[in-house]
Amino acid sequence: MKLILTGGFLGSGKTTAIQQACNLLLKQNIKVAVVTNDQGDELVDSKFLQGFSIPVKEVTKGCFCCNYTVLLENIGYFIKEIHPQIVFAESVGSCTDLVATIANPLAEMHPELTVTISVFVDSYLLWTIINGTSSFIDDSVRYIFKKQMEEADVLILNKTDLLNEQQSKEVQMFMQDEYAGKKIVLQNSLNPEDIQRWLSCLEKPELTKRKSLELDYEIYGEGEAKLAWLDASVRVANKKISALNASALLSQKIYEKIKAKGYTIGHLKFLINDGTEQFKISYTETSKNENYFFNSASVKASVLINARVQTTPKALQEIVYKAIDEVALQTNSTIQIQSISAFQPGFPKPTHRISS
Ligand SMILES: Nc1nc2c(ncn2[C@@H]2O[C@H](COP(=O)(O)OP(=O)(O)O)[C@@H](O)[C@H]2O)c(=O)[nH]1
Ligand SMILES: [Mg+2]
Repeated sequence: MKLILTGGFLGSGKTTAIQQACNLLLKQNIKVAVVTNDQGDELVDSKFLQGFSIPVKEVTKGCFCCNYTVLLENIGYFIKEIHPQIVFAESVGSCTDLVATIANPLAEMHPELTVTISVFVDSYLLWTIINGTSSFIDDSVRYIFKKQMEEADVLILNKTDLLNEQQSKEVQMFMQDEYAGKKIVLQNSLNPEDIQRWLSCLEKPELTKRKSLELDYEIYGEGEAKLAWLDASVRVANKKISALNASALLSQKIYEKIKAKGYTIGHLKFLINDGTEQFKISYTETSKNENYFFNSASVKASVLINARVQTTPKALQEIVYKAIDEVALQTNSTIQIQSISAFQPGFPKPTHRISS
């Protein structure tokens, strides 16, 4: 069985690519499954993928590295119950050190699994970093971003559709300088042909021995702790503009408030479900503000919020509360919070660490 470890920073496009890849593979009668991962325990990614009838198991409340046993149990469950040919394991976007903490232990303890590491990079975000115009400024967060790229078997420069020709050249030149010899794939993950190319290049993994990272865990832990995590589940009822539109307005309001405070967005995701359909709304640091409109008459919707933002948990929670109050008032909606938690990830303590 092939295990495709899919890493890369928050919002780089991992879930999008996995969903598209599963879609293609299922059409070819290839059985697939996905393990999702997050520091929180109410995951937009899992519900999003399940919405496409993809089998999903979760590793919650910490990264794969710190929950190696749970990751393995989930893979074991799939092997027993689903017999997949390919399992994708999407690591949480603030996680790195996958070679030493996952790939090397698996190679030693489970040589029957063929493991590859794909790391996704938002090429537009990378371009803003190269040009010094990025608002993604914290050194320890950038350290994680850089270390993730360093340990890729295949480095996916994703979202190439957002770059013009000149920007694309600049990013490619930078990557070829920084990561000479590494396999680099340019990709638009919304394009099935690009997804097929990614899958094809994983078919024959190179047998060169992987080098694990030299990683300063103090800086890594500091970078992770710079980000606040907020997960909330809310119910929206509205008879006037439809619950879907009130929910979309809530997502927009939260995004605008975070931007107005100048906080850097890792990834801000919403999964809106009215009982018949579900929609994912996603904002990253390089997103543009958008107006969403749903031609719908649904009076009730549920909204799952996953916010990963560079600020304090308290500040993030206040923004969400304020946005809920404002949207409720403005749209004459009833918005009930079912659950909410805001926190900072704990210090990473891997179950295994095998250097190579
Ligand atoms: N334009 C463009 N957007 C993309 C691409 N890949 C992903 N996205 C968008 O980027 C956002 C974050 O994607 P997601 O897959 O959730 O990122 P993850 O956090 O790495 O799993 C979503 O709004 C996606 O639709 C791409 O290749 N091009
Ligand atoms: Mg994801």
